Amino acid sequence: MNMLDYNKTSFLKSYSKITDIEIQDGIEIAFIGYSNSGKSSAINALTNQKKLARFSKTPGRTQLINFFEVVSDLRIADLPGYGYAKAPFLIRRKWQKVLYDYLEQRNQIKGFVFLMDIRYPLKKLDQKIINIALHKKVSILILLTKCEKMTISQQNIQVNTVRKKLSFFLGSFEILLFSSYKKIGIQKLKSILNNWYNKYTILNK
Ligand SMILES: Nc1nc2c(ncn2[C@@H]2O[C@H](COP(=O)(O)OP(=O)(O)OP(=O)(O)O)[C@@H](O)[C@H]2O)c(=O)[nH]1
Ligand SMILES: [Mg+2]
Repeated sequence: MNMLDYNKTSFLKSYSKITDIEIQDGIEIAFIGYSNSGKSSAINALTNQKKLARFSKTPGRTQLINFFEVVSDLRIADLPGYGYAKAPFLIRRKWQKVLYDYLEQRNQIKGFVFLMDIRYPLKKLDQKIINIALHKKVSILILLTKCEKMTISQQNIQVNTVRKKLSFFLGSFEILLFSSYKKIGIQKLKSILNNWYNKYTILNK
């Protein structure tokens, strides 16, 4: 099957809670991670568009699930970053509930992309949300972002450390070094998402 043209991805819609989402067809790939882990930048790098993921991001961090459409039955969901320390506790808790509701209840999710700053991987909420993701029995990819901040040998050490820690979880993971700034890992990300999409379309034909 041909590689999808990610450059054609467009902004679809934003939602503030799962019950508002009226779209039922197709599948979704959820990009999740701590605030500042590089989600929006990764979506921009993947789609080769400078402002796509910022498009719907209100300054002040509105609580929104943002959908982007790659093709009509494949969406990327940019989710609220968790653990944004500067937000008031109640607001943070509300964001978290929207995120958990979406992750737990949305059956259209067929893949998770976890973004973690390579310098601080697998923090507390990452681990908690990985467990939620594992319940869904769908593919999980870990992007170790901003990898250009480390030397190649440090990068490899981090990959091994992360792999070892993930072996304690009951599931399988792909791990990918990634840098939006240096365009590292983008082709591989595309091909992994393509595989997920192909698996889905073949199963549904
Ligand atoms: N060094 C480096 N910095 C990056 C890279 N990608 C993103 N950043 C920076 O990291 C910061 C956060 O990036 P975003 O893409 O906004 O992160 P986010 O996960 O979408 O954050 P929230 O929207 O708050 O959840 C920005 O200052 C980016 O410029 C990268 O590959 N390398
Ligand atoms: Mg963002």
